[in-house]
Amino acid sequence: MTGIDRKFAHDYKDAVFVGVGGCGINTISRLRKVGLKGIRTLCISRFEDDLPVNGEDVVNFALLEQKSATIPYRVPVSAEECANAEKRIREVIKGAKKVLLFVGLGGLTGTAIAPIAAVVAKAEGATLGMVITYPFKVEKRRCEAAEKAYPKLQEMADDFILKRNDDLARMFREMPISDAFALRDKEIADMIKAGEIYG
Ligand SMILES: Nc1nc2c(ncn2[C@@H]2O[C@H](COP(=O)(O)OP(=O)(O)OP(=O)(O)O)[C@@H](O)[C@H]2O)c(=O)[nH]1
Ligand SMILES: [Mg+2]
Repeated sequence: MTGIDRKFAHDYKDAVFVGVGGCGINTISRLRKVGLKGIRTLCISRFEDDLPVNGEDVVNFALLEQKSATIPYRVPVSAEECANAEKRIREVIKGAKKVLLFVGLGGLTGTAIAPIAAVVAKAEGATLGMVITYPFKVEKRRCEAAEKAYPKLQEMADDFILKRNDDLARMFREMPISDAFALRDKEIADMIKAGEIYG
């Protein structure tokens, strides 16, 4: 195991990180860059070409077989995709004592799959933490979808943090948005390492 201090490795021995949708997976990818590796990880995306995280500790699952360019934008996640995701999530988190779920709300993929992951985690008896990202206010439709999805999701969490992308606005006036995202995810990594997000 590399890149993790001992206390962290001990605390997260029986944990699984689950990243759903673009934001969830990006966050996991950035956590790994700052050393949060070696924890069983599941990344779920719509398409295989949106799964950038690789490692022995990572299971990648694409809901569809097509490439991302081959289906029109905003086709809802189907019941079959949800059922397949549920099965895969159950397989990967089996026996986990803790599940930490990462999702950016408002898009199609993460918003559909996060509640499924939450239900499975609770059914498996795991403690469930969530890192939830709210879209920018300018993403109006996504904000509406996020507001609708948030209460039910948060209700299932034993612990959660909510990060609003609008709070990054001050930062990215001074830097590229990718740097602001990375700084935010470094904060999340530090919170996880310090045991400030459940466990
Ligand atoms: N902080 C942060 N926010 C992100 C990142 N990527 C996306 N977001 C935010 O998360 C929201 C949801 O986007 P995605 O995670 O791409 O949505 P998705 O679940 O992949 O759903 P679809 O793209 O519709 O399939 C966006 O509206 C952005 O506001 C990221 O890397 N960091
Ligand atoms: Mg996306």
